[in-house]
Amino acid sequence: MQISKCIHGLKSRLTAIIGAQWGDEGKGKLVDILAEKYDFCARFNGGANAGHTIVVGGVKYAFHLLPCGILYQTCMNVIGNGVVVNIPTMFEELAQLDKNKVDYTGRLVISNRAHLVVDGLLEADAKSESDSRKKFLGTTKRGIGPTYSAKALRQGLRVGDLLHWDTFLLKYHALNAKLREQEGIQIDTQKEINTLKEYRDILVNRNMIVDTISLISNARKDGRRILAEGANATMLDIDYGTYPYVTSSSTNVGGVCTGLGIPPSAIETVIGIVKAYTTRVGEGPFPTELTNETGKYLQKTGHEFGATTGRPRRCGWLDIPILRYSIQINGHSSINLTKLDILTGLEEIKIGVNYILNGKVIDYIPAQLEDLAQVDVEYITLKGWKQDISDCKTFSDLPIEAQNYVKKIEELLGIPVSWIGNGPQREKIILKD
Ligand code: 2SA
Ligand code: GDP
Ligand code: MG
Repeated sequence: MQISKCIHGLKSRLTAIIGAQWGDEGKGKLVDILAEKYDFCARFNGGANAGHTIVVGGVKYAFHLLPCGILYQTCMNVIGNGVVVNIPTMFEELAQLDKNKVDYTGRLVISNRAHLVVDGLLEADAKSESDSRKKFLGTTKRGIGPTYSAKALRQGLRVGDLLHWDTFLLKYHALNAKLREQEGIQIDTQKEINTLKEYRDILVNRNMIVDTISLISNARKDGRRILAEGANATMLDIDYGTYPYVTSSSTNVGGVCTGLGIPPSAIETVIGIVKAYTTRVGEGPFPTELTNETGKYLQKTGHEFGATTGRPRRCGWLDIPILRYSIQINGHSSINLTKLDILTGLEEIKIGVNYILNGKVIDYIPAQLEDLAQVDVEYITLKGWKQDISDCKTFSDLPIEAQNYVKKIEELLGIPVSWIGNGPQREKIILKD
C-alpha cells in the first residue's frame, strides 16, 4: 500500500477512516470534518449497528446507515456493496434529515450488490441472543450476523434484486421458508412485502440503486476524492477481533477494498481513530477495563452510552498492545486521538503498555480467548491536568501534561497523532502539526 505524505487526509485522493479499538472512538466526527473537502463519502461495512455521532450547530445527529458526508451539499454519499442495508431503517434516518431541513436529493446511492436486512433476519438475531444454548454476544440486534451469514450461504437478498420484483419475491419467500423450517422463525411476510414495495418504488424513482463500483471508479478517474467511512472497529473485525465477540464484517482497511470495489493501491491515507481511553459495548474480553470508580467516572463524563442501543459502554485505560495490533493490520498513516477532554481532572492517567502472558511480555494479541483472559497488563502512569482544554485551538495551547500524554502515545506507537478531539462539536478539533 502506498502511504502518502498526507497523514491527516486533507489532501489525499482516498482516505480510509478506521476504528482502532472496540468502536465508538468518534469516527463520525472526523468523517464529518473531512467530508467537507471530499467529493464522495462511502460506507463499506456493517449496517445499522453503527452509531456515528456528529454535533453541528447545536444539533446532534446519530447516523446508523447513512454516510456522515450527508450533511454537505457538495458530497455524494455511497452505501457500498459490503454494507447490509435495512431499507425501512434507512428511510427513518432520511426522515430525520428532512426534519432538520437537510436536502439530500441526488446525493445518496446504494450499491446494487449490498445485502438486505429483512425482518426474518432481524428476528434470527434477537432469537440467537436469547437462546440459552448459544453464546450471548451482546449484539445490537440489528440483524447483522444473520444477514452476513445468509450472504455467505448464498441465500441472501441483494438491493439490486428489488429491481426485478417478481424474482425478488421468489428469493424472499425461499429465504423465509428456510428461516421458518430451520429456525422456527415466523414473520408477517405480506406486511413486509408491502413495505418493501413502497420503498422500492421510491428508490427506483430516485435512481438510488446503482452500480457503485463503476460510479466510484469513474469518479476516481475524474480526479474526485473519496472518503471511506469505517464502521465498528479493528477489535470487532470478523477475522482480527476478539472472536466470537465481534461483528460479522471486515472492519479493517481490507474492508475498503472488498466493500467498495477499490484496489488497495488507491488507498493513500489510513487514519486510525483512537479514543484517549478505551471503551467496549457488549460482551467479550477487555484487558484494561476499569470496574472501579475511575471506570464509572469515564463512563459518566464521556457520556459512554451506545448511540444505537443506549447500552452503557464499559470503560478502561488506553491499551497500547491493541493499538500496535491495529497498526500492523491497517498500516495507519496517523491517529486521530479523540475525547482527550474527558481525561481532564484526573490526578493520574495510566496507559497499558504491554501484555504479559506466563510471566513474559508478548508482542502479539492472543487469538484464543483462553489466553487473552490470562494476560496481565503492564501500565505506566502519567500526571493528569486540571485546566479545561475544550477551547484549545493548537497543540501548544494544551497544558503540558496533556501534550506529554499525546507525545507518549506517539512514542509508544511510532506513528504521529494528526488530529486531537477536545469536544463533541465539529469545531472542537486540533490539527496537530
Ligand atoms: P452486531 O450487532 O452483530 O454487530 O454486534 C456484534 C458485536 O459488535 C459490537 N458492536 C458495536 N460496538 C460498539 N459500537 C457499536 N455501535 C453502536 C454505538 C452500539 C450501540 O455506536 O454505540 O449503540 O450499542 C457497535 N455495533 C456493534 C456489539 O456490541 C457486539 O459486541
Ligand atoms: P463512532 O461510532 O466511532 O462514530 O463514535 P460514536 O458516535 O458512537 O461515539 C463517540 C461519542 O463521542 C459521540 O457522542 C461523539 O459526539 C463524541 N465525541 C467525538 N469526539 C469527541 C471529543 O473529542 N470529545 C468529546 N467530549 N466527545 C467526542
Ligand atoms: Mg458508534
